[in-house]
Amino acid sequence: MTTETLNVEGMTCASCVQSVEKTTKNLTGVTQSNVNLATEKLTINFDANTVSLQEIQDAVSNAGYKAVPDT
Ligand code: 9UX
Repeated sequence: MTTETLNVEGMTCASCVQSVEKTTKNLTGVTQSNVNLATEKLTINFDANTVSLQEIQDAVSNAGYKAVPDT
């Protein structure tokens, strides 16, 4: 299992948080997804053999936000 942190831009309310968590949790291979609105960070646990970090970023993008790896 892989844990990554992404910086998510564009979230301003609790519903944004729900959208980002839901859209990422719906991806096959994602086991846990948690957003911290204050820090704008998404912590995500996933099986890298099933889903890639890029696919997770794309899903966040499709939901209307921008996710960039927290390096
Ligand atoms: Mo809240 Mo977020 O009213 O896209 S859902 S700002």
